[in-house]
Amino acid sequence: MLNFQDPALKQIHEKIENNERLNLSDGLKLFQTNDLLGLGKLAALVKERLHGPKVYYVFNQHVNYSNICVNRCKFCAFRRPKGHPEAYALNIEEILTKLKQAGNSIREIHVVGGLHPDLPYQYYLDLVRSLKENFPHAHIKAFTCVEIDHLARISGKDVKEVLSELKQAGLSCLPGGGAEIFAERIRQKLCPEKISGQRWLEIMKIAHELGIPSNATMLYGHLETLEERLEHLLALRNLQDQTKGFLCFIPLPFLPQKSYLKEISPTTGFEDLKMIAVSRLMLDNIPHIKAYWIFLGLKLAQVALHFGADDLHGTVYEEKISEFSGQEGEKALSREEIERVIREAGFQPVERDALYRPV
Ligand code: V47
Repeated sequence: MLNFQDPALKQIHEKIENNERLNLSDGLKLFQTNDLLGLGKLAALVKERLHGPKVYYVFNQHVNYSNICVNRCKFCAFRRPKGHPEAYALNIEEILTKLKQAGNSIREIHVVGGLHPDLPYQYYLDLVRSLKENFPHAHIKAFTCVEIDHLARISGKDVKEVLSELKQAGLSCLPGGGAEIFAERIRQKLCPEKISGQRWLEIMKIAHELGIPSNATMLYGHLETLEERLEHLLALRNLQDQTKGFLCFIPLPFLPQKSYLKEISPTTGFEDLKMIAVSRLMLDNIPHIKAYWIFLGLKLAQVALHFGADDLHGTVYEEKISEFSGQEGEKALSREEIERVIREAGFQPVERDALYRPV
């Protein structure tokens, strides 16, 4: 029998026990509660129902092929304009050399970058093809919907054709980035040049229909309201009802330190744990919730495993978005380290591939 300090949680517990869907008003009650441990218990219950004692991780590598971007999103500390002394764009040989340093047991290669003004469409196809040829055991998880839209523009092809050609070249799935927060009011302030939330969802729908699964993210802790967070989650839940193509949801706490929005205070641990738990409870049709340790910090990500998260992302060798954003802490973990973190939290580590199949 679970006890809750907050009567609102008791009511929501009943809904969960009866497999009833939570609505926006339930979501608000969850965000507004101060009974953090009660909220955690609810989310842990759902996590346990879906995954038992398992917590997943992947032996992966990130490739941030270029930080040159034509968009100027205010939250982004990674982007540099072309010609800037810190701007870079890697050629395929350089990328392969970096990846080979990490050994050949990589299971997932996560590829994202800025919207480069002049890299040709062929570069992206060749990149995916070379990665697949050189790392046949790895899944290539490449390009956010924002990049896919860019590729459609520079190639003059439609999104369906671009995604089909990338799939043909070896693409397995899409990462969840670029979603930010779907609310147009906030996008106008944060990232007015970026594709709309509607377009992001439309591209995901096309990918899922082509048999390309994906992740989904939400950037929180900036200018958005709690309602806007919940509307974002409900839009994802709605698309997932139609396509079943989302594998995992990743709430990303905004890291203001080196962005253009330094006046915003970083999220607190309390808020981050609530966000993980509310995601688990609202997204009843998305199988996995990721505690992204690179942004949360490894210690809080470990605690998040008791608040509904079942995935700790991966070992990661080099990741530039957090580095440029001023996030300090661990840069890479060995299998032994990531497994120790999971075991010490009382769970059973399961190494997975990009599609969440145990390896
Ligand atoms: O879309 C950029 C975010 C995202 C900042 O699919 C920032 O498995 C916080 O999507 N503070 C890219 N966030 C990262 C991403 C991702 C990460 C891990 C796993 C997966 C996956 C996807 O990073 C961007 C944006 O929302 N971001 N700048 C910042 N200063």
